[in-house]
Amino acid sequence: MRKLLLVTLLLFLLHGAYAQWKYEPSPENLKNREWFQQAKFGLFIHWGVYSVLGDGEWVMHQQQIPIKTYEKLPAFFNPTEFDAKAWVKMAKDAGMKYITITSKHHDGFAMWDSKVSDYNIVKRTPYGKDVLKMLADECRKEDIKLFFYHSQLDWRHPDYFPRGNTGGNYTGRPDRGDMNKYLDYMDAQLTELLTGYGDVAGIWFDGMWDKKDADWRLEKTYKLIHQLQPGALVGSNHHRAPYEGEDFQMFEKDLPGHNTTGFSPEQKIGMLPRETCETINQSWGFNLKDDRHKSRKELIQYLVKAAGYDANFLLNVGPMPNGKIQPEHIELLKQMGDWLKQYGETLYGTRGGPLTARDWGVTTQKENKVYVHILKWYDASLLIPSWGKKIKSATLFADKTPVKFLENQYGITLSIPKEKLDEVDTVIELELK
Ligand code: FHN
Repeated sequence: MRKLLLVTLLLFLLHGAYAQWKYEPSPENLKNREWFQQAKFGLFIHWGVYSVLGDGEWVMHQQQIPIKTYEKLPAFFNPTEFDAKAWVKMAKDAGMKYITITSKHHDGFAMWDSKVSDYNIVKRTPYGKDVLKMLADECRKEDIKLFFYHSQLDWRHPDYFPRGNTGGNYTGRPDRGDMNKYLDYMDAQLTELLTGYGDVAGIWFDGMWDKKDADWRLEKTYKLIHQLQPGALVGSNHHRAPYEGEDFQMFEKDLPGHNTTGFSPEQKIGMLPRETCETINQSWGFNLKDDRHKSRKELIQYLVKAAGYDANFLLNVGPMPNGKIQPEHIELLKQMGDWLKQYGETLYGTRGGPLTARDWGVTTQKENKVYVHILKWYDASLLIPSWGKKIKSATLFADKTPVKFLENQYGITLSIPKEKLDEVDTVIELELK
Protein backbone atom coordinates (compact mmCIF):
# COMPACT_ATOMS: atom_id res chain seq x y z
CA MET A 1 0.00 0.00 0.00
CA ARG A 2 2.78 2.43 1.01
CA LYS A 3 4.59 1.50 -2.17
CA LEU A 4 1.53 2.34 -4.24
CA LEU A 5 1.18 5.70 -2.47
CA LEU A 6 4.82 6.46 -3.15
CA VAL A 7 4.51 5.61 -6.85
CA THR A 8 1.37 7.73 -7.12
CA LEU A 9 3.13 10.63 -5.45
CA LEU A 10 6.11 10.26 -7.75
CA LEU A 11 3.88 10.19 -10.83
CA PHE A 12 2.05 13.24 -9.54
CA LEU A 13 5.31 15.11 -9.01
CA LEU A 14 6.60 14.12 -12.43
CA HIS A 15 3.38 15.23 -14.04
CA GLY A 16 3.57 18.49 -12.09
CA ALA A 17 7.11 19.08 -13.30
CA TYR A 18 5.94 18.53 -16.87
CA ALA A 19 2.92 20.76 -16.59
CA GLN A 20 4.94 23.47 -14.95
CA TRP A 21 7.86 23.50 -17.32
CA LYS A 22 8.98 27.10 -17.35
CA TYR A 23 11.13 27.99 -20.30
CA GLU A 24 13.95 30.44 -19.64
CA PRO A 25 15.29 31.76 -22.95
CA SER A 26 19.08 32.02 -23.05
CA PRO A 27 20.80 35.43 -23.39
CA GLU A 28 21.63 34.60 -27.07
CA ASN A 29 18.00 33.78 -27.64
CA LEU A 30 16.84 37.10 -26.19
CA LYS A 31 19.39 38.92 -28.30
CA ASN A 32 18.15 37.12 -31.41
CA ARG A 33 14.55 37.99 -30.58
CA GLU A 34 15.59 41.62 -30.53
CA TRP A 35 17.37 41.22 -33.87
CA PHE A 36 14.25 39.54 -35.25
CA GLN A 37 12.03 42.41 -34.16
CA GLN A 38 14.27 44.87 -35.96
CA ALA A 39 14.72 42.80 -39.12
CA LYS A 40 11.19 43.37 -40.45
CA PHE A 41 11.44 41.53 -43.75
CA GLY A 42 12.24 37.93 -44.65
CA LEU A 43 12.01 35.61 -47.65
CA PHE A 44 9.88 32.48 -47.31
CA ILE A 45 10.73 29.64 -49.71
CA HIS A 46 8.48 26.64 -50.33
CA TRP A 47 10.50 24.22 -52.40
CA GLY A 48 10.30 20.48 -52.77
CA VAL A 49 9.74 17.68 -55.27
CA TYR A 50 6.13 18.84 -55.64
CA SER A 51 7.42 21.75 -57.73
CA VAL A 52 7.87 19.25 -60.59
CA LEU A 53 4.08 19.00 -60.94
CA GLY A 54 3.63 22.79 -60.86
CA ASP A 55 0.49 22.53 -58.78
CA GLY A 56 1.50 23.75 -55.33
CA GLU A 57 2.88 21.96 -52.26
CA TRP A 58 -0.43 20.28 -51.41
CA VAL A 59 -0.61 18.43 -54.75
CA MET A 60 -0.13 14.99 -53.15
CA HIS A 61 -3.15 15.47 -50.94
CA GLN A 62 -5.28 17.43 -53.37
CA GLN A 63 -4.82 14.94 -56.21
CA GLN A 64 -4.92 12.01 -53.74
CA ILE A 65 -1.63 10.61 -55.00
CA PRO A 66 -0.65 7.38 -53.21
CA ILE A 67 2.82 7.32 -51.63
CA LYS A 68 4.04 4.68 -54.12
CA THR A 69 3.18 6.96 -57.03
CA TYR A 70 4.38 10.15 -55.38
CA GLU A 71 7.72 8.49 -54.71
CA LYS A 72 8.36 8.55 -58.45
CA LEU A 73 8.62 12.34 -58.35
CA PRO A 74 12.14 12.74 -56.89
CA ALA A 75 13.55 11.06 -59.99
CA PHE A 76 12.28 14.03 -62.03
CA PHE A 77 13.59 16.66 -59.67
CA ASN A 78 16.84 17.96 -61.10
CA PRO A 79 17.25 21.64 -60.24
CA THR A 80 20.47 22.17 -62.17
CA GLU A 81 19.85 25.91 -62.32
CA PHE A 82 19.76 26.28 -58.53
CA ASP A 83 22.20 28.98 -57.50
CA ALA A 84 22.34 29.72 -53.78
CA LYS A 85 24.35 32.86 -54.46
CA ALA A 86 21.66 34.25 -56.77
CA TRP A 87 18.87 33.46 -54.27
CA VAL A 88 20.65 35.12 -51.37
CA LYS A 89 21.57 38.14 -53.49
CA MET A 90 17.96 38.45 -54.60
CA ALA A 91 16.80 38.42 -50.98
CA LYS A 92 19.42 40.94 -49.94
CA ASP A 93 18.64 43.27 -52.81
CA ALA A 94 14.98 43.09 -51.80
CA GLY A 95 15.94 44.40 -48.36
CA MET A 96 15.29 41.08 -46.65
CA LYS A 97 17.31 40.13 -43.58
CA TYR A 98 16.55 36.42 -43.35
CA ILE A 99 15.35 33.40 -45.28
CA THR A 100 12.99 30.68 -44.08
CA ILE A 101 13.09 27.61 -46.30
CA THR A 102 11.16 24.35 -46.19
CA SER A 103 13.46 21.61 -44.93
CA LYS A 104 10.52 19.19 -45.07
CA HIS A 105 6.95 19.90 -46.06
CA HIS A 106 3.88 17.74 -45.42
CA ASP A 107 4.91 15.26 -48.16
CA GLY A 108 7.78 14.13 -45.90
CA PHE A 109 10.57 14.68 -48.44
CA ALA A 110 13.81 15.99 -46.89
CA MET A 111 15.59 18.74 -48.79
CA TRP A 112 18.92 17.88 -47.13
CA ASP A 113 21.18 14.86 -46.82
CA SER A 114 19.30 13.19 -44.00
CA LYS A 115 20.97 10.17 -42.42
CA VAL A 116 17.82 8.83 -40.80
CA SER A 117 15.83 8.58 -44.03
CA ASP A 118 16.92 8.12 -47.59
CA TYR A 119 13.78 9.94 -48.75
CA ASN A 120 15.86 13.00 -49.42
CA ILE A 121 17.26 15.20 -52.15
CA VAL A 122 20.75 13.68 -52.07
CA LYS A 123 19.75 10.02 -52.17
CA ARG A 124 16.66 10.11 -54.38
CA THR A 125 17.14 12.80 -57.02
CA PRO A 126 19.43 12.93 -60.06
CA TYR A 127 20.62 16.29 -58.72
CA GLY A 128 22.09 14.59 -55.65
CA LYS A 129 23.19 17.75 -53.80
CA ASP A 130 22.24 19.16 -50.42
CA VAL A 131 20.57 22.47 -51.26
CA LEU A 132 20.13 23.45 -47.62
CA LYS A 133 23.88 23.11 -47.09
CA MET A 134 24.62 25.31 -50.09
CA LEU A 135 22.09 27.87 -48.96
CA ALA A 136 23.32 27.85 -45.34
CA ASP A 137 26.92 28.43 -46.49
CA GLU A 138 25.91 31.30 -48.73
CA CYS A 139 23.69 32.90 -46.07
CA ARG A 140 26.54 32.80 -43.58
CA LYS A 141 28.84 34.49 -46.09
CA GLU A 142 26.31 37.21 -46.80
CA ASP A 143 25.11 37.75 -43.24
CA ILE A 144 21.58 36.62 -43.94
CA LYS A 145 20.00 34.47 -41.23
CA LEU A 146 18.47 31.12 -42.09
CA PHE A 147 15.39 29.50 -40.57
CA PHE A 148 14.10 26.03 -41.39
CA TYR A 149 10.39 25.49 -41.95
CA HIS A 150 9.70 21.98 -40.68
CA SER A 151 6.41 20.18 -41.08
CA GLN A 152 5.34 18.15 -38.06
CA LEU A 153 2.56 16.72 -40.17
CA ASP A 154 3.86 13.94 -42.45
CA TRP A 155 1.80 12.30 -45.22
CA ARG A 156 4.35 9.55 -45.82
CA HIS A 157 5.75 8.32 -42.53
CA PRO A 158 3.95 5.12 -41.43
CA ASP A 159 4.22 6.01 -37.75
CA TYR A 160 2.40 9.29 -38.17
CA PHE A 161 -0.57 7.60 -36.57
CA PRO A 162 -3.38 8.01 -35.68
CA ARG A 163 -3.78 10.14 -38.78
CA GLY A 164 -5.10 13.66 -38.68
CA ASN A 165 -7.44 15.46 -41.01
CA THR A 166 -5.17 15.12 -44.04
CA GLY A 167 -3.03 12.40 -45.62
CA GLY A 168 -5.74 9.76 -45.27
CA ASN A 169 -6.42 6.40 -46.90
CA TYR A 170 -5.27 7.35 -50.37
CA THR A 171 -1.65 7.33 -49.16
CA GLY A 172 -1.73 3.54 -48.78
CA ARG A 173 -0.29 3.38 -45.27
CA PRO A 174 -1.20 0.63 -42.82
CA ASP A 175 -3.81 1.48 -40.21
CA ARG A 176 -1.38 1.32 -37.35
CA GLY A 177 1.73 3.12 -36.22
CA ASP A 178 3.46 4.54 -33.22
CA MET A 179 3.36 8.34 -33.02
CA ASN A 180 6.20 8.32 -30.49
CA LYS A 181 8.42 6.61 -33.02
CA TYR A 182 7.46 9.25 -35.56
CA LEU A 183 8.31 12.03 -33.12
CA ASP A 184 11.67 10.35 -32.38
CA TYR A 185 12.30 10.41 -36.12
CA MET A 186 11.31 14.07 -36.32
CA ASP A 187 13.61 14.94 -33.43
CA ALA A 188 16.44 13.01 -35.12
CA GLN A 189 15.94 14.98 -38.34
CA LEU A 190 15.82 18.25 -36.40
CA THR A 191 19.05 17.26 -34.66
CA GLU A 192 20.68 16.85 -38.08
CA LEU A 193 19.50 20.30 -39.12
CA LEU A 194 20.69 21.88 -35.89
CA THR A 195 24.10 20.24 -35.85
CA GLY A 196 25.19 20.16 -39.49
CA TYR A 197 24.25 23.56 -40.90
CA GLY A 198 25.97 26.10 -38.67
CA ASP A 199 23.99 28.65 -36.71
CA VAL A 200 20.31 28.18 -37.46
CA ALA A 201 18.24 31.31 -36.84
CA GLY A 202 15.20 29.26 -35.93
CA ILE A 203 12.78 26.44 -36.57
CA TRP A 204 9.42 27.37 -38.10
CA PHE A 205 7.02 24.53 -37.34
CA ASP A 206 3.84 23.85 -39.24
CA GLY A 207 1.20 21.14 -39.19
CA MET A 208 0.02 20.69 -35.61
CA TRP A 209 -3.40 21.83 -36.76
CA ASP A 210 -3.70 18.47 -38.55
CA LYS A 211 -4.19 16.75 -35.17
CA LYS A 212 -5.09 19.56 -32.85
CA ASP A 213 -5.40 17.56 -29.68
CA ALA A 214 -2.59 15.05 -30.13
CA ASP A 215 0.37 14.93 -27.78
CA TRP A 216 3.08 16.44 -29.94
CA ARG A 217 5.70 16.10 -27.19
CA LEU A 218 6.43 19.78 -27.61
CA GLU A 219 8.36 20.06 -24.38
CA LYS A 220 10.82 17.36 -25.45
CA THR A 221 11.29 18.76 -28.96
CA TYR A 222 11.55 22.38 -27.87
CA LYS A 223 14.03 21.51 -25.13
CA LEU A 224 16.12 19.60 -27.66
CA ILE A 225 16.24 22.61 -29.98
CA HIS A 226 17.08 25.05 -27.20
CA GLN A 227 19.77 22.75 -25.95
CA LEU A 228 21.37 22.18 -29.38
CA GLN A 229 21.20 25.85 -30.38
CA PRO A 230 20.17 28.09 -27.50
CA GLY A 231 20.04 31.09 -29.82
CA ALA A 232 17.65 29.51 -32.34
CA LEU A 233 14.12 30.90 -32.26
CA VAL A 234 11.24 28.45 -32.14
CA GLY A 235 7.89 29.33 -33.66
CA SER A 236 4.91 27.27 -34.70
CA ASN A 237 2.11 27.87 -37.13
CA HIS A 238 -0.45 26.07 -34.96
CA HIS A 239 -2.83 29.01 -35.35
CA ARG A 240 -3.08 29.41 -31.59
CA ALA A 241 -1.51 31.60 -28.91
CA PRO A 242 2.16 30.66 -28.31
CA TYR A 243 3.06 27.59 -26.23
CA GLU A 244 5.78 27.42 -23.59
CA GLY A 245 9.17 27.14 -25.28
CA GLU A 246 8.30 29.27 -28.31
CA ASP A 247 10.18 32.47 -29.08
CA PHE A 248 8.01 34.17 -31.66
CA GLN A 249 4.40 34.14 -32.77
CA MET A 250 3.34 33.79 -36.36
CA PHE A 251 0.23 34.67 -38.28
CA GLU A 252 -0.64 33.17 -41.64
CA LYS A 253 -1.98 35.43 -44.39
CA ASP A 254 -3.31 37.88 -41.83
CA LEU A 255 -2.10 40.80 -39.78
CA PRO A 256 -2.02 40.14 -36.04
CA GLY A 257 -5.50 40.28 -34.58
CA HIS A 258 -7.27 39.72 -37.92
CA ASN A 259 -8.82 36.54 -39.22
CA THR A 260 -9.80 37.17 -42.81
CA THR A 261 -8.57 33.72 -43.92
CA GLY A 262 -10.12 31.68 -41.15
CA PHE A 263 -6.74 30.39 -39.94
CA SER A 264 -6.68 32.49 -36.80
CA PRO A 265 -9.95 32.10 -34.88
CA GLU A 266 -7.99 31.04 -31.78
CA GLN A 267 -5.01 33.35 -32.26
CA LYS A 268 -4.64 35.40 -29.11
CA ILE A 269 -1.80 37.86 -29.48
CA GLY A 270 0.97 37.26 -26.99
CA MET A 271 4.01 39.26 -25.96
CA LEU A 272 6.50 37.50 -28.21
CA PRO A 273 7.99 38.96 -31.40
CA ARG A 274 5.57 38.58 -34.30
CA GLU A 275 5.67 37.61 -37.92
CA THR A 276 3.07 37.36 -40.64
CA CYS A 277 3.57 35.35 -43.82
CA GLU A 278 1.95 35.82 -47.22
CA THR A 279 2.35 34.54 -50.77
CA ILE A 280 3.65 36.69 -53.64
CA ASN A 281 0.92 35.25 -55.89
CA GLN A 282 -1.76 32.89 -54.56
CA SER A 283 0.42 29.81 -53.95
CA TRP A 284 3.17 28.74 -51.57
CA GLY A 285 4.78 26.03 -53.72
CA PHE A 286 5.40 26.60 -57.45
CA ASN A 287 2.14 26.74 -59.34
CA LEU A 288 2.40 26.88 -63.11
CA LYS A 289 -1.05 28.35 -63.64
CA ASP A 290 -0.96 30.96 -60.90
CA ASP A 291 -0.43 34.35 -62.44
CA ARG A 292 -2.30 36.35 -59.81
CA HIS A 293 0.83 38.09 -58.63
CA LYS A 294 0.38 40.80 -56.04
CA SER A 295 1.31 44.30 -57.13
CA ARG A 296 4.29 46.32 -55.95
CA LYS A 297 1.87 48.57 -54.07
CA GLU A 298 0.09 45.68 -52.32
CA LEU A 299 3.36 44.10 -51.24
CA ILE A 300 4.94 47.30 -49.95
CA GLN A 301 1.77 48.23 -48.12
CA TYR A 302 1.61 44.79 -46.50
CA LEU A 303 5.18 45.19 -45.29
CA VAL A 304 4.43 48.64 -43.89
CA LYS A 305 1.21 47.49 -42.24
CA ALA A 306 2.98 44.50 -40.69
CA ALA A 307 5.58 46.86 -39.19
CA GLY A 308 2.76 49.04 -37.87
CA TYR A 309 1.37 45.93 -36.17
CA ASP A 310 4.85 45.31 -34.74
CA ALA A 311 5.30 42.25 -36.93
CA ASN A 312 7.79 41.09 -39.56
CA PHE A 313 6.66 40.27 -43.06
CA LEU A 314 7.76 36.88 -44.39
CA LEU A 315 7.08 36.99 -48.12
CA ASN A 316 6.95 33.69 -49.96
CA VAL A 317 8.17 32.54 -53.36
CA GLY A 318 7.90 28.99 -54.71
CA PRO A 319 10.95 28.27 -56.88
CA MET A 320 10.51 26.28 -60.09
CA PRO A 321 11.73 22.68 -60.44
CA ASN A 322 14.79 23.85 -62.35
CA GLY A 323 15.92 25.82 -59.30
CA LYS A 324 15.10 29.27 -60.63
CA ILE A 325 12.69 31.77 -59.18
CA GLN A 326 10.00 33.10 -61.50
CA PRO A 327 11.17 36.30 -63.25
CA GLU A 328 7.95 38.15 -62.26
CA HIS A 329 8.76 37.45 -58.62
CA ILE A 330 12.38 38.51 -58.96
CA GLU A 331 11.18 41.77 -60.48
CA LEU A 332 8.66 42.43 -57.69
CA LEU A 333 11.27 41.74 -55.04
CA LYS A 334 13.65 44.13 -56.74
CA GLN A 335 11.00 46.83 -56.72
CA MET A 336 10.46 46.31 -53.01
CA GLY A 337 14.21 46.57 -52.46
CA ASP A 338 14.33 49.84 -54.40
CA TRP A 339 11.55 51.25 -52.28
CA LEU A 340 13.27 50.12 -49.09
CA LYS A 341 16.49 51.81 -50.13
CA GLN A 342 14.60 55.07 -49.84
CA TYR A 343 12.22 54.28 -46.97
CA GLY A 344 13.96 51.49 -45.04
CA GLU A 345 14.88 53.86 -42.24
CA THR A 346 11.18 54.25 -41.39
CA LEU A 347 10.82 50.48 -40.89
CA TYR A 348 14.07 48.70 -39.93
CA GLY A 349 14.81 48.95 -36.26
CA THR A 350 11.40 50.44 -35.52
CA ARG A 351 8.61 49.00 -33.42
CA GLY A 352 4.89 49.33 -33.90
CA GLY A 353 4.06 53.00 -33.34
CA PRO A 354 2.00 54.72 -30.67
CA LEU A 355 -1.26 54.56 -32.65
CA THR A 356 -2.99 51.32 -33.50
CA ALA A 357 -3.71 50.78 -37.22
CA ARG A 358 -6.26 53.13 -38.75
CA ASP A 359 -8.15 53.23 -42.01
CA TRP A 360 -5.58 55.60 -43.41
CA GLY A 361 -2.50 53.60 -42.36
CA VAL A 362 -0.13 52.84 -39.51
CA THR A 363 2.66 54.30 -37.40
CA THR A 364 6.14 53.01 -36.57
CA GLN A 365 8.52 54.37 -33.97
CA LYS A 366 12.24 54.52 -33.26
CA GLU A 367 13.45 56.48 -30.23
CA ASN A 368 12.03 60.00 -30.45
CA LYS A 369 10.82 59.66 -34.02
CA VAL A 370 7.39 58.50 -35.09
CA TYR A 371 6.75 57.68 -38.73
CA VAL A 372 3.20 58.18 -39.89
CA HIS A 373 2.62 55.95 -42.92
CA ILE A 374 -0.34 57.22 -44.88
CA LEU A 375 -1.43 54.36 -47.11
CA LYS A 376 -4.85 55.62 -48.11
CA TRP A 377 -5.70 59.28 -48.00
CA TYR A 378 -6.91 61.75 -50.57
CA ASP A 379 -7.33 65.06 -48.74
CA ALA A 380 -4.78 67.70 -47.94
CA SER A 381 -5.09 67.35 -44.19
CA LEU A 382 -5.21 64.40 -41.84
CA LEU A 383 -6.31 64.42 -38.21
CA ILE A 384 -4.62 61.80 -36.08
CA PRO A 385 -5.25 61.19 -32.37
CA SER A 386 -2.77 62.56 -29.92
CA TRP A 387 -0.96 60.10 -27.62
CA GLY A 388 0.23 62.53 -25.01
CA LYS A 389 3.58 63.50 -26.51
CA LYS A 390 4.32 66.92 -27.96
CA ILE A 391 5.58 67.22 -31.52
CA LYS A 392 8.77 69.17 -32.18
CA SER A 393 8.74 68.99 -35.98
CA ALA A 394 6.97 67.23 -38.85
CA THR A 395 8.69 66.50 -42.15
CA LEU A 396 7.79 64.73 -45.34
CA PHE A 397 10.24 61.83 -45.25
CA ALA A 398 10.62 61.64 -49.04
CA ASP A 399 12.07 65.09 -49.64
CA LYS A 400 12.49 66.45 -46.13
CA THR A 401 10.12 69.38 -46.72
CA PRO A 402 8.47 70.62 -43.52
CA VAL A 403 4.85 69.60 -42.95
CA LYS A 404 2.50 72.03 -41.22
CA PHE A 405 0.91 70.61 -38.10
CA LEU A 406 -1.54 71.76 -35.48
CA GLU A 407 -1.89 70.20 -32.04
CA ASN A 408 -5.08 70.88 -30.11
CA GLN A 409 -7.73 69.10 -28.03
CA TYR A 410 -8.90 67.14 -31.11
CA GLY A 411 -5.49 65.68 -31.88
CA ILE A 412 -2.79 66.45 -34.40
CA THR A 413 -3.71 67.80 -37.83
CA LEU A 414 -1.11 67.29 -40.51
CA SER A 415 -1.35 69.39 -43.67
CA ILE A 416 0.14 67.67 -46.66
CA PRO A 417 0.16 69.38 -50.05
CA LYS A 418 -1.94 67.14 -52.30
CA GLU A 419 0.77 66.85 -54.91
CA LYS A 420 3.04 65.35 -52.27
CA LEU A 421 0.73 62.44 -51.53
CA ASP A 422 2.27 59.16 -52.65
CA GLU A 423 -0.21 56.46 -53.61
CA VAL A 424 1.95 53.74 -52.05
CA ASP A 425 3.02 55.35 -48.77
CA THR A 426 3.29 59.00 -47.79
CA VAL A 427 5.61 58.99 -44.80
CA ILE A 428 5.59 61.89 -42.35
CA GLU A 429 8.39 61.92 -39.83
CA LEU A 430 7.39 63.38 -36.49
CA GLU A 431 10.15 64.36 -34.14
CA LEU A 432 8.97 64.30 -30.54
CA LYS A 433 9.93 66.86 -27.93
O1 FHN B 1 -0.35 23.69 -45.14
C1 FHN B 1 0.59 24.70 -45.04
C2 FHN B 1 0.82 25.37 -46.36
O2 FHN B 1 1.21 24.46 -47.31
C3 FHN B 1 1.90 26.41 -46.18
O3 FHN B 1 3.11 25.80 -45.79
C4 FHN B 1 1.46 27.42 -45.14
C5 FHN B 1 2.49 28.48 -44.84
O4 FHN B 1 2.09 29.23 -43.77
N1 FHN B 1 1.11 26.78 -43.87
C6 FHN B 1 0.21 25.63 -43.91
C7 FHN B 1 -1.19 25.94 -43.72
O5 FHN B 1 -1.44 26.50 -42.48
